[in-house]
Amino acid sequence: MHEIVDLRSDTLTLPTPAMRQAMAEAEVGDDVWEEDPTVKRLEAMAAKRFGKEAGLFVVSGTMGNLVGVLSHTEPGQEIILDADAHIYHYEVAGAARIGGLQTRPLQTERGFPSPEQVRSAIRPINLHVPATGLVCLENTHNRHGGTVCSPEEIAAVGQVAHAHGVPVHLDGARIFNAAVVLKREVREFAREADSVQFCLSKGLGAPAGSLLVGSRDYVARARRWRKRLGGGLRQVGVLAAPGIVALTTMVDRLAEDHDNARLLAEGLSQLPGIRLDLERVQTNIVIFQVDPPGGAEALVRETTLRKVKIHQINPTSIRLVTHKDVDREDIHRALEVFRELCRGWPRSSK
Ligand code: TLP
Repeated sequence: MHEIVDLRSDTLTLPTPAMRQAMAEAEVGDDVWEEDPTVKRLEAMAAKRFGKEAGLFVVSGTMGNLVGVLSHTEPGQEIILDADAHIYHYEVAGAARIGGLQTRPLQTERGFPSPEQVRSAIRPINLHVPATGLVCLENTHNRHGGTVCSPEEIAAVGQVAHAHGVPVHLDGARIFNAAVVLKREVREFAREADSVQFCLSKGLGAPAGSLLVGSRDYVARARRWRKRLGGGLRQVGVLAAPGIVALTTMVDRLAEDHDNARLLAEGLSQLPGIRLDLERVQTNIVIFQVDPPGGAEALVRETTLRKVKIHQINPTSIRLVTHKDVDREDIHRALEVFRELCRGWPRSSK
């Protein structure tokens, strides 16, 4: 039980005592000179786990995606992604502003374009059109509510892209949530992806950092991009060390977050004024619609006053994310608060 139930994001997780100890004791060196042993250890560990040749530590998921995309593409190309992708919505148009890339958003049901959608979005070789430079996938899918796609679905899209000579980047900020729920290894999801970005500082609880993994040549290009963007850090083993703790000890417990999200979603789905599709609640994210006009703002305001923090993602939708710093009791408390606030609202037609 915590003083405040913070359901705004799994980015709010605090480092564990073991992480803090690892930070204090980390062996470090200058990572721009590739002399930080702890960073090298984390990069090698990540590459191995994802079945790739090399890894690169970056400060954030946003930098991982940006460096990831830039290292595959040339200005003037087009990248294909889901219309609700994080790269499209929440990365300040980095691909356009810095990469000179045009985005080609595809409308999808669960956040994952089908092989047919990708096939028809890939540009023909023609004087008038931009060349398709990259296909980006996201798993789990944030704005679709933590939905999961299987390694086979990724492979099917990957094969279409590769048949046209187009590489694939996977935004796997929460790929370990997908792996835990489907009981698969992350390397299976990575097999047909040329690069994967994953975050240490979401459900895994590390204070900062992401890894970008791919082939040796690709990671060498990414290292240059990271330096160009000012992301070459020096004695950054102090951040890699808690990342190693995250990767080695924090993955399996994600199942608990998924169970808590389900409990929360089931409770919410009973409430008047709330519309929630339980089938979409597959991992640690719960998105629901609030039907009474102004209801979403009111919920944010009133839950905060009752020490439950939630996040509004558009005028009528709320997102809740479970994580290691929210326990079962906290979920029950949050549900109590929602019950109190929705009392008297008209029932939504589900
Ligand atoms: N997502 C954050 C916000 O930016 C919305 C959150 O609270 O969920 N890919 C995906 C799928 C993400 O959800 C995020 C973070 C990122 C990339 C970027 O990671 P950071 O925040 O480390 O730059």
